Amino acid sequence: MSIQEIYDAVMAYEEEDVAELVQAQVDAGTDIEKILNEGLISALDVIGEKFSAGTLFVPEMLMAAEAVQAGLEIVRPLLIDTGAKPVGTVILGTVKGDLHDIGKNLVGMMFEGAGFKLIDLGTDVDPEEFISAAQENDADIIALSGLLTTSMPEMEKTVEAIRDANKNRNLNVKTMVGGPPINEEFATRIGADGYSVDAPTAVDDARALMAAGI
Ligand code: B12
Repeated sequence: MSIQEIYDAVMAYEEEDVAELVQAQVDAGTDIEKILNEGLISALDVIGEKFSAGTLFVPEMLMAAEAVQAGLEIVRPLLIDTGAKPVGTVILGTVKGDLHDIGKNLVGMMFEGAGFKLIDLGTDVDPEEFISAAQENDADIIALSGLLTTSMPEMEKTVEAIRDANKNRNLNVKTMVGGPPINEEFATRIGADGYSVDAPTAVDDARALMAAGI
């Protein structure tokens, strides 16, 4: 039994096998980050490369994603069940026009695991939905995910709308952005308060934003 088997099962789109193999690794006490990075996420990276190379297509990408999600469901309780006391409220979503949610879901699980109250708005989220949810829940942070290059202007529009709501609509919330096409420079340029490269870093950065005061 090895992590490689999880990777191979994702590449073979074997959803049930992935769930069983992840469970077996969890039962054996394997480090969760190792299961995620070496078993599940690295497989998706290769799937993405094959998609770019034109050797597989959207249906395969979707089957691989479903296999990974089956694995994530197994680790979810372990990531979110820390008993930590609420440290803040985060509104999370993938920006308008973008349907990718695996990275966002992972970020969400780690926020929950770190004791944040999480309101996950899902994918294809309109700027106004983020703002209303932040107002309704007295949120501290709005975290935006995007995987497509076309999501970058959407993210900019959303951050701008939130900034405007902070100024004119009695909102007081910070913004964090992430996803493969996003980097620190882009985040700074669009005026986001934070950028993080992955889910564990996102949690540390969110804590730092909270400590810096809202
Ligand atoms: C799975 C997948 C899909 C699945 C998504 C299923 C799902 N439920 O999410 C499906 C099949 C639906 C899909 C569709 C499409 N996809 Co797609 N997809 C992927 C793939 C293979 C994996 C993405 C993934 O889940 N990665 C794993 C997660 C864990 O990583 P992650 O999202 O990067 O998240 C980490 C960090 O980025 C960060 N993070 C993420 N969000 C946030 C948010 C915050 C606030 C912070 C702080 C951090 C953070 O933390 C995460 C964990 O550590 C990628 C290739 C790749 N390697 O990325 C292509 C990819 C993203 N897709 C691509 C494309 C082109 C498409 C389509 C346009 C294809 C088509 N012709 O229809 C459609 C678009 C649909 C739409 N409107 O969104 C391209 C994007 C190219 C580009 N630069 O724009 C990629 C890069 C493939 C490629 N190499 O060409 N896709």
